[in-house]
Amino acid sequence: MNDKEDNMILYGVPISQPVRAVIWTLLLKGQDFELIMINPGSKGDMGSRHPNYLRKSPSGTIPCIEERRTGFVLSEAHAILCYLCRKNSWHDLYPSELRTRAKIDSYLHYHHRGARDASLGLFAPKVRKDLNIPELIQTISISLVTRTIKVLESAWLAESPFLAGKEMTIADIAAYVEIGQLHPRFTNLFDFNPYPNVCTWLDRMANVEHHDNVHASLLALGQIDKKSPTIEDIKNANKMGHALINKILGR
Ligand SMILES: N[C@@H](CCC(=O)N[C@@H](CS)C(=O)NCC(=O)O)C(=O)O
Repeated sequence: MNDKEDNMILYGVPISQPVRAVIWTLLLKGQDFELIMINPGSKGDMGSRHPNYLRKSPSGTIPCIEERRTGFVLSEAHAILCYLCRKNSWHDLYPSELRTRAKIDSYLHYHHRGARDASLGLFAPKVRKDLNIPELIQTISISLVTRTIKVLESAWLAESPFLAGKEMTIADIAAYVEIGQLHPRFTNLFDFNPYPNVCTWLDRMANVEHHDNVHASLLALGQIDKKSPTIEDIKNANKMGHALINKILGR
């Protein structure tokens, strides 16, 4: 890891998809940070709906970053990824060439009513039964994520190995944490067989450095298509993922 000059806090839990995108980016770039566990949706002391956290992240969601040196706070995973890349000149992950960057931004916007619905339609109904997500919402979300996977298959990944070209960028990271979680190597919640380009891309992403470290908590849940994890399973998986990240960071 590089020096701790701008030691940053990342609020969240490693099982959260957008939190994983930020963790992966930071680990890939060897950037030090402290992961402070914030429980999504909880009004408790360390919850994302507690007034102390809402002062930092008014939307009450994770991830959120806080720079110790400047006091700057920022929520929304994609805004965080773009900010970190711009600030640190991580041009490999977010090229400064105008049109490549525009393609990445295009995916990042599209994601919110596309791949992100993998969590609302497929993942959350299994792991957050307490949310009682209505059937209609699940059905709409499943159709949105299915349509996105079709679009990735026939357009974004039809001509290039990664979403915005020959190299992996933050667009791939953002997409993978949602779509990849559905793969049989993790939850087994989607049949990817009709989508060979997407399958190849998923395997390519699974070979990127720190993939296994970032996804350790998800892997710990195992396949959940037939049996939902308990709250205890989720807590333990997050704790284990947190400990692993701390170990990598030398904390
Ligand atoms: N658009 C946001 C979504 C963040 C989000 O929905 N995070 C979930 C956890 S995966 C959360 O914090 N949920 C708690 C809540 O909404 O109360 C981003 O990309 O950062």
